Amino acid sequence: MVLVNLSSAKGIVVAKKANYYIVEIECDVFNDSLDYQSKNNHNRLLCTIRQRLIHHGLSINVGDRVSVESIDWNSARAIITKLHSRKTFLSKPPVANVTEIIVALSVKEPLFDFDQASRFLLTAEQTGLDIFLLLTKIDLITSTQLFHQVRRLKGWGYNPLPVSTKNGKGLDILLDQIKLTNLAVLCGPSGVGKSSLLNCLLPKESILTGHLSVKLKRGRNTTRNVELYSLGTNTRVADTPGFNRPDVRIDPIELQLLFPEIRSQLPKASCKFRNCLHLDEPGCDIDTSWERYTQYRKITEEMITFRRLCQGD
Ligand SMILES: Nc1nc2c(ncn2[C@@H]2O[C@H](COP(=O)(O)OP(=O)(O)O)[C@@H](O)[C@H]2O)c(=O)[nH]1
Ligand SMILES: [Mg+2]
Ligand SMILES: [Zn+2]
Repeated sequence: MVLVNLSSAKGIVVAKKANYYIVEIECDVFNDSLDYQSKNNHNRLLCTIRQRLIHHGLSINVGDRVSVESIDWNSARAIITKLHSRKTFLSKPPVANVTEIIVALSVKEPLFDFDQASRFLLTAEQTGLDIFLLLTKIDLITSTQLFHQVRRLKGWGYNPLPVSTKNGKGLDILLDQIKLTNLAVLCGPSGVGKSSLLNCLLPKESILTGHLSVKLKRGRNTTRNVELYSLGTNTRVADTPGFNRPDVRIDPIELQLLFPEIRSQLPKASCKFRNCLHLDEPGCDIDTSWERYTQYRKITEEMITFRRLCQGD
Protein backbone atom coordinates (compact mmCIF):
# COMPACT_ATOMS: atom_id res chain seq x y z
CA MET A 1 0.00 0.00 0.00
CA VAL A 2 1.51 3.31 -1.05
CA LEU A 3 0.43 6.07 1.31
CA VAL A 4 2.40 9.05 0.09
CA ASN A 5 4.18 9.95 -3.09
CA LEU A 6 6.99 11.98 -1.57
CA SER A 7 10.46 10.93 -2.62
CA SER A 8 12.22 12.98 0.03
CA ALA A 9 11.39 13.92 3.63
CA LYS A 10 12.79 14.74 7.04
CA GLY A 11 12.81 12.38 9.96
CA ILE A 12 14.48 11.14 13.13
CA VAL A 13 16.84 8.20 13.47
CA VAL A 14 15.14 5.86 15.95
CA ALA A 15 17.47 2.87 15.71
CA LYS A 16 20.85 2.03 14.27
CA LYS A 17 22.69 -1.18 13.62
CA ALA A 18 25.90 -1.58 11.64
CA ASN A 19 25.31 0.38 8.42
CA TYR A 20 21.53 0.49 8.71
CA TYR A 21 19.33 3.16 10.26
CA ILE A 22 15.63 3.22 10.93
CA VAL A 23 14.30 6.69 10.25
CA GLU A 24 10.85 7.74 11.43
CA ILE A 25 9.41 10.22 8.97
CA GLU A 26 7.66 13.25 10.43
CA CYS A 27 3.99 12.38 10.64
CA ASP A 28 2.69 15.58 9.04
CA VAL A 29 3.64 14.30 5.59
CA PHE A 30 1.01 11.62 6.02
CA ASN A 31 -2.62 11.91 5.24
CA ASP A 32 -4.50 13.17 8.32
CA SER A 33 -7.17 10.54 7.86
CA LEU A 34 -4.72 7.79 8.75
CA ASP A 35 -5.06 6.56 12.30
CA TYR A 36 -2.17 6.31 14.73
CA GLN A 37 -1.53 2.68 14.00
CA SER A 38 -1.32 3.10 10.25
CA LYS A 39 1.00 6.05 10.65
CA ASN A 40 3.15 4.18 13.05
CA ASN A 41 3.46 1.18 10.82
CA HIS A 42 4.21 3.11 7.68
CA ASN A 43 6.39 6.04 8.66
CA ARG A 44 9.52 4.01 9.35
CA LEU A 45 12.10 3.52 6.66
CA LEU A 46 15.16 1.31 6.56
CA CYS A 47 17.98 3.57 5.41
CA THR A 48 21.61 3.56 4.42
CA ILE A 49 23.78 6.67 4.28
CA ARG A 50 24.78 8.36 1.04
CA GLN A 51 28.45 7.65 0.31
CA ARG A 52 29.36 11.36 0.27
CA LEU A 53 28.26 11.71 3.93
CA ILE A 54 30.34 8.70 4.92
CA HIS A 55 33.38 10.25 3.22
CA HIS A 56 32.87 13.40 5.28
CA GLY A 57 33.30 11.20 8.35
CA LEU A 58 29.88 12.10 9.76
CA SER A 59 28.64 9.82 12.46
CA ILE A 60 24.87 9.63 12.55
CA ASN A 61 23.28 8.55 15.80
CA VAL A 62 19.94 7.68 17.26
CA GLY A 63 18.07 10.93 17.92
CA ASP A 64 19.59 12.76 14.97
CA ARG A 65 17.34 14.65 12.57
CA VAL A 66 18.09 13.73 8.98
CA SER A 67 16.86 14.27 5.44
CA VAL A 68 16.16 11.20 3.38
CA GLU A 69 15.81 10.85 -0.39
CA SER A 70 15.07 8.16 -2.96
CA ILE A 71 12.25 6.88 -0.78
CA ASP A 72 10.69 3.66 -1.94
CA TRP A 73 7.50 3.45 0.10
CA ASN A 74 6.68 -0.06 -1.07
CA SER A 75 9.82 -1.59 0.30
CA ALA A 76 10.10 1.08 3.06
CA ARG A 77 13.65 2.00 2.11
CA ALA A 78 15.48 5.26 1.61
CA ILE A 79 18.89 6.94 1.68
CA ILE A 80 20.02 9.46 4.29
CA THR A 81 21.41 12.50 2.49
CA LYS A 82 21.77 15.12 5.18
CA LEU A 83 22.41 15.34 8.93
CA HIS A 84 20.75 18.35 10.61
CA SER A 85 22.49 20.18 13.43
CA ARG A 86 22.33 18.69 16.92
CA LYS A 87 21.22 20.49 20.04
CA THR A 88 22.82 18.07 22.50
CA PHE A 89 24.81 14.88 22.36
CA LEU A 90 24.99 12.17 24.98
CA SER A 91 28.01 9.94 24.48
CA LYS A 92 27.21 6.98 26.72
CA PRO A 93 24.96 5.68 25.26
CA PRO A 94 25.25 7.72 22.05
CA VAL A 95 21.99 9.64 21.59
CA ALA A 96 21.56 13.03 19.94
CA ASN A 97 19.13 15.78 20.94
CA VAL A 98 18.27 14.34 24.37
CA THR A 99 16.20 16.75 26.44
CA GLU A 100 15.83 14.87 29.73
CA ILE A 101 17.50 12.03 31.60
CA ILE A 102 15.31 9.68 33.58
CA VAL A 103 17.28 7.71 36.16
CA ALA A 104 15.57 4.55 37.40
CA LEU A 105 16.66 2.98 40.68
CA SER A 106 14.89 0.03 42.29
CA VAL A 107 14.07 -0.33 45.96
CA LYS A 108 14.67 -4.10 45.78
CA GLU A 109 15.64 -6.82 43.27
CA PRO A 110 18.28 -5.53 42.78
CA LEU A 111 18.57 -3.98 46.22
CA PHE A 112 19.15 -0.24 46.35
CA ASP A 113 22.93 0.14 46.32
CA PHE A 114 24.09 3.48 47.73
CA ASP A 115 27.36 3.80 45.82
CA GLN A 116 25.93 2.64 42.49
CA ALA A 117 22.76 4.75 42.79
CA SER A 118 24.74 7.86 43.57
CA ARG A 119 27.20 7.28 40.73
CA PHE A 120 24.31 6.92 38.27
CA LEU A 121 23.01 10.28 39.41
CA LEU A 122 26.46 11.87 39.15
CA THR A 123 26.97 10.66 35.57
CA ALA A 124 23.48 11.89 34.72
CA GLU A 125 24.35 15.28 36.26
CA GLN A 126 27.47 15.40 34.08
CA THR A 127 25.24 15.83 31.02
CA GLY A 128 23.92 19.13 32.32
CA LEU A 129 20.40 18.01 31.32
CA ASP A 130 17.33 17.94 33.55
CA ILE A 131 17.16 14.80 35.67
CA PHE A 132 14.00 13.00 36.67
CA LEU A 133 14.41 10.28 39.29
CA LEU A 134 12.27 7.15 39.49
CA LEU A 135 12.11 4.75 42.39
CA THR A 136 10.95 1.46 40.86
CA LYS A 137 9.39 -1.81 42.12
CA ILE A 138 7.75 -0.10 45.08
CA ASP A 139 5.29 -3.02 45.29
CA LEU A 140 8.13 -4.92 46.98
CA ILE A 141 8.29 -2.69 50.09
CA THR A 142 5.92 -1.31 52.71
CA SER A 143 4.70 2.28 52.65
CA THR A 144 6.86 3.03 55.71
CA GLN A 145 9.96 1.72 53.95
CA LEU A 146 9.04 3.78 50.90
CA PHE A 147 8.62 6.89 53.04
CA HIS A 148 12.16 6.49 54.40
CA GLN A 149 13.60 5.81 50.96
CA VAL A 150 11.97 8.90 49.47
CA ARG A 151 13.15 11.01 52.40
CA ARG A 152 16.67 9.73 51.90
CA LEU A 153 16.71 10.71 48.23
CA LYS A 154 15.25 14.12 49.07
CA GLY A 155 18.34 14.54 51.23
CA TRP A 156 20.39 13.99 48.06
CA GLY A 157 18.52 16.85 46.41
CA TYR A 158 16.04 14.81 44.35
CA ASN A 159 12.32 14.32 44.46
CA PRO A 160 11.81 10.73 43.26
CA LEU A 161 8.63 9.47 41.67
CA PRO A 162 7.72 6.05 43.15
CA VAL A 163 6.50 3.65 40.45
CA SER A 164 5.57 0.01 39.98
CA THR A 165 4.71 -1.89 36.82
CA LYS A 166 3.10 -4.59 38.97
CA ASN A 167 0.43 -2.37 40.55
CA GLY A 168 0.56 0.55 38.12
CA LYS A 169 1.44 3.16 40.77
CA GLY A 170 2.94 6.36 39.38
CA LEU A 171 2.73 5.32 35.73
CA ASP A 172 0.25 8.04 34.73
CA ILE A 173 2.42 10.72 36.34
CA LEU A 174 5.48 9.30 34.61
CA LEU A 175 3.74 9.41 31.23
CA ASP A 176 2.67 13.03 31.81
CA GLN A 177 6.22 13.92 32.77
CA ILE A 178 7.72 12.32 29.67
CA LYS A 179 5.19 14.11 27.48
CA LEU A 180 6.56 17.44 28.70
CA THR A 181 9.85 16.72 26.97
CA ASN A 182 10.92 15.80 23.42
CA LEU A 183 13.45 13.06 23.94
CA ALA A 184 13.93 11.36 27.28
CA VAL A 185 16.57 8.73 27.94
CA LEU A 186 15.77 6.06 30.51
CA CYS A 187 18.88 4.83 32.28
CA GLY A 188 19.83 2.96 35.43
CA PRO A 189 21.30 -0.36 36.56
CA SER A 190 20.18 -3.49 34.71
CA GLY A 191 17.18 -5.25 36.17
CA VAL A 192 15.53 -2.21 37.76
CA GLY A 193 12.58 -2.46 35.35
CA LYS A 194 13.34 0.07 32.61
CA SER A 195 12.11 -2.07 29.71
CA SER A 196 9.06 -3.17 31.70
CA LEU A 197 8.16 0.48 32.34
CA LEU A 198 8.37 1.26 28.65
CA ASN A 199 6.21 -1.68 27.76
CA CYS A 200 3.55 -0.34 30.13
CA LEU A 201 3.75 3.20 28.77
CA LEU A 202 3.78 2.50 25.05
CA PRO A 203 0.43 2.78 23.32
CA LYS A 204 -0.90 -0.76 22.86
CA GLU A 205 -1.36 -0.28 19.15
CA SER A 206 2.25 0.67 18.51
CA ILE A 207 3.37 -2.97 18.89
CA LEU A 208 6.77 -1.80 20.02
CA THR A 209 8.64 -0.99 16.85
CA GLY A 210 6.60 -2.47 14.06
CA HIS A 211 7.81 -4.64 11.26
CA LEU A 212 11.09 -2.90 10.49
CA SER A 213 12.82 -3.94 13.66
CA VAL A 214 12.43 -7.52 12.60
CA LYS A 215 14.75 -6.72 9.71
CA LEU A 216 17.33 -5.56 12.20
CA LYS A 217 16.75 -8.79 14.15
CA ARG A 218 16.12 -6.93 17.35
CA GLY A 219 15.55 -9.37 20.20
CA ARG A 220 13.97 -7.87 23.29
CA ASN A 221 16.75 -8.87 25.65
CA THR A 222 19.61 -9.21 23.25
CA THR A 223 19.74 -5.64 21.99
CA ARG A 224 22.74 -3.68 23.03
CA ASN A 225 21.72 -0.74 20.89
CA VAL A 226 19.66 2.23 21.88
CA GLU A 227 16.24 2.50 20.32
CA LEU A 228 13.69 5.31 20.45
CA TYR A 229 10.01 4.69 21.12
CA SER A 230 7.27 7.13 20.34
CA LEU A 231 4.89 8.09 23.15
CA GLY A 232 2.87 10.57 21.11
CA THR A 233 3.47 13.54 18.88
CA ASN A 234 6.99 14.83 19.31
CA THR A 235 7.68 12.75 22.40
CA ARG A 236 10.11 9.92 22.33
CA VAL A 237 11.88 7.88 24.91
CA ALA A 238 15.00 5.75 24.70
CA ASP A 239 15.52 2.57 26.64
CA THR A 240 19.17 1.90 27.36
CA PRO A 241 20.98 -1.33 28.03
CA GLY A 242 21.96 -1.48 31.67
CA PHE A 243 25.53 -0.98 32.72
CA ASN A 244 26.32 -1.31 36.34
CA ARG A 245 29.15 0.85 37.48
CA PRO A 246 29.22 4.22 35.81
CA ASP A 247 32.61 5.84 35.88
CA VAL A 248 32.77 9.35 37.28
CA ARG A 249 35.95 10.93 35.94
CA ILE A 250 35.95 14.64 36.24
CA ASP A 251 38.06 17.52 37.46
CA PRO A 252 37.53 17.81 41.27
CA ILE A 253 36.53 21.44 40.96
CA GLU A 254 33.70 20.40 38.61
CA LEU A 255 32.74 17.29 40.59
CA GLN A 256 31.22 19.42 43.36
CA LEU A 257 28.73 20.86 40.87
CA LEU A 258 27.31 17.36 40.31
CA PHE A 259 26.14 17.23 43.93
CA PRO A 260 22.89 19.17 44.49
CA GLU A 261 23.86 19.20 48.19
CA ILE A 262 26.86 21.45 47.38
CA ARG A 263 25.31 23.25 44.44
CA SER A 264 22.48 24.57 46.57
CA GLN A 265 24.93 25.97 49.13
CA LEU A 266 27.36 27.65 46.73
CA PRO A 267 25.47 30.90 46.07
CA LYS A 268 25.57 31.77 49.80
CA ALA A 269 28.81 30.08 50.83
CA SER A 270 31.88 32.22 51.35
CA CYS A 271 34.79 29.75 51.41
CA LYS A 272 38.13 31.51 51.93
CA PHE A 273 39.67 30.01 48.80
CA ARG A 274 38.01 30.39 45.43
CA ASN A 275 39.03 26.87 44.38
CA CYS A 276 37.97 25.33 47.70
CA LEU A 277 37.15 21.63 47.38
CA HIS A 278 35.42 21.61 50.77
CA LEU A 279 37.67 18.92 52.19
CA ASP A 280 39.64 20.36 55.12
CA GLU A 281 40.63 23.75 53.77
CA PRO A 282 40.80 26.56 56.32
CA GLY A 283 37.87 28.94 56.04
CA CYS A 284 35.61 26.46 54.21
CA ASP A 285 32.01 27.55 54.56
CA ILE A 286 30.21 24.48 53.17
CA ASP A 287 28.08 22.41 55.55
CA THR A 288 29.26 18.81 55.19
CA SER A 289 26.61 17.09 57.31
CA TRP A 290 24.85 15.27 54.48
CA GLU A 291 24.77 11.57 53.64
CA ARG A 292 26.76 11.60 50.41
CA TYR A 293 29.57 13.80 51.72
CA THR A 294 31.85 10.80 52.43
CA GLN A 295 31.36 9.65 48.86
CA TYR A 296 32.04 13.15 47.54
CA ARG A 297 35.22 13.20 49.56
CA LYS A 298 36.30 9.76 48.38
CA ILE A 299 35.77 10.52 44.68
CA THR A 300 37.51 13.89 45.00
CA GLU A 301 40.52 12.27 46.66
CA GLU A 302 40.58 9.56 43.99
CA MET A 303 40.58 12.20 41.26
CA ILE A 304 43.38 14.15 42.93
CA THR A 305 45.51 10.98 43.23
CA PHE A 306 44.70 10.05 39.64
CA ARG A 307 45.79 13.48 38.43
CA ARG A 308 49.05 13.31 40.38
CA LEU A 309 49.81 9.89 38.87
CA CYS A 310 49.14 11.23 35.38
CA GLN A 311 51.43 14.18 36.01
CA GLY A 312 54.09 11.86 37.43
CA ASP A 313 54.66 13.64 40.76
N1 LIG B 1 8.15 -6.64 41.63
C1 LIG B 1 8.34 -5.95 40.50
N2 LIG B 1 9.09 -6.49 39.51
C2 LIG B 1 9.28 -5.78 38.38
C3 LIG B 1 8.72 -4.48 38.22
N3 LIG B 1 9.09 -4.01 36.99
C4 LIG B 1 9.83 -4.99 36.43
N4 LIG B 1 9.96 -6.06 37.25
C5 LIG B 1 10.72 -7.29 36.98
O1 LIG B 1 12.12 -6.99 37.02
C6 LIG B 1 12.85 -7.77 36.07
C7 LIG B 1 13.72 -6.89 35.20
O2 LIG B 1 12.91 -6.04 34.44
P1 LIG B 1 13.42 -5.29 33.12
O3 LIG B 1 12.31 -4.41 32.68
O4 LIG B 1 13.96 -6.26 32.13
O5 LIG B 1 14.63 -4.41 33.70
P2 LIG B 1 15.72 -3.54 32.91
O6 LIG B 1 16.96 -4.35 32.85
O7 LIG B 1 15.92 -2.31 33.75
O8 LIG B 1 15.15 -3.21 31.56
C8 LIG B 1 11.79 -8.54 35.28
O9 LIG B 1 11.74 -9.85 35.79
C9 LIG B 1 10.49 -7.82 35.58
O10 LIG B 1 9.36 -8.66 35.56
C10 LIG B 1 7.92 -3.94 39.28
O11 LIG B 1 7.40 -2.81 39.23
N5 LIG B 1 7.78 -4.72 40.40
MG1 LIG C 1 16.05 -3.53 29.63
ZN1 LIG D 1 34.72 25.15 50.89
